[in-house]
Amino acid sequence: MNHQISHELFTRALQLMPGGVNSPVRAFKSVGGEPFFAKRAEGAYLIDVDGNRYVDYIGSWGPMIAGHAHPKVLEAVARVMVDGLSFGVPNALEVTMAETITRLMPSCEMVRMVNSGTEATLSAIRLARGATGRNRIVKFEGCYHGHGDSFLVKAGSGMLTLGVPDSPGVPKSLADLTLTLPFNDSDAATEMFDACGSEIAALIIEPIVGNANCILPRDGYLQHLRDLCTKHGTVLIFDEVMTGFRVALGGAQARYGITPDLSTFGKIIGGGMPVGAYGGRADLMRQIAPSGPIYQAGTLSGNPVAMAAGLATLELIQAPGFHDALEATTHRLCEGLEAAAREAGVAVTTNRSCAMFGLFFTDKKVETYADAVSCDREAFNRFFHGMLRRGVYLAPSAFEAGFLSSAHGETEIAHTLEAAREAFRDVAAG
Ligand code: HOZ
Repeated sequence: MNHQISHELFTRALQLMPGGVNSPVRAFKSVGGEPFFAKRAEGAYLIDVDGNRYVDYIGSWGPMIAGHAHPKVLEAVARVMVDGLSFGVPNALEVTMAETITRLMPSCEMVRMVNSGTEATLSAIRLARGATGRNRIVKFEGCYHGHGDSFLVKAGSGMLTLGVPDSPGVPKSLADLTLTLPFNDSDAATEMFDACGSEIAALIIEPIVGNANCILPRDGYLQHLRDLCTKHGTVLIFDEVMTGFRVALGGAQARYGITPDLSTFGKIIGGGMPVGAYGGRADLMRQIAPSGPIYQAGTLSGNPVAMAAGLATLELIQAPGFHDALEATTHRLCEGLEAAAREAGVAVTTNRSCAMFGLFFTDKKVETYADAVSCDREAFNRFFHGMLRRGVYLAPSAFEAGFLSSAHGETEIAHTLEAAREAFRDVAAG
């Protein structure tokens, strides 16, 4: 593959932007090498500025569940944008969006649109603190809830990838209010709540961890957390920025039958535009300004073009059988990857939930953060580059979940598995 134009762009970018990128997870810092620059994308493919094509398993880090540049989404955007890009007064699409989210996520009786998942989570935490009058929050090791100060403690995603789970710049007095727990350890959660449950405003969790690769909750674990929060008057927040509308139409909360007090969303609900949302119990949401005293605002929140892209995407994923088909494709992919690894004599295991999956270089089941970080990262890095050379783009980190879209069909899976057979042989060869 020729990467001449990408290389030239990256060389210029490095002088102008920290690390040459506008978000750390895009750099190839932990896998080595240089990122490629996208020219365009269609369906399951990314096409770079040098003309190389890749089957894409990131989907812009999650929004493109219906595939890149879906004609229905592009049409909706084109239709709306001729009327103006932003109004700064209410528009009808915001109402339709709120109706859609509250219908698909019944735990959300009311919703507030924001511009990113980060905004959604930090707003939800402020609401929980304001509503309970408590300051402490609980998060989980390896979970990532965006880059709000309170969350940059033992965080996943780019922070885990770069080996800096806590960030300079976060005041210690604030970080001290963030307590952390190991994911999937019910006893540790019970102990913490027994010790100081009455001081905990919120427990925020990715119900399926997607920022320390992909880790599923053990049976009964989420219910246990729900019960603890109810008992101690703590607001349970499901961060469904990744899982929402993806692991089921109703998200992880539908899949596991749990009703959180608040939920946060992003990615899919923007269809590729910058969008986030938080929602939940009406008695909590009514405490947000202007109906209540807890302040949160945004110049571009509910932006009509973003709402149009999100609504078109949400329309597509409500087609009968949409998630079942995605789940079947993910199953074929993961089973195929495991078989290809076995053939090459490489120890690999996968986790998956509908259109979300994780690939781990280990022969053990991965159920905890400790399991995920003990996998063979060097093997992943070799595999990543082996796949990239063969036209398959995985997240450039051993600690990010992969995403499929409805545009990933037989051809793409066959190509991926063929590439994987060869890339696993590279890994085995060392
Ligand atoms: N939250 C995503 C990574 N797990 C992508 C956002 C970003 O950090 O760029």
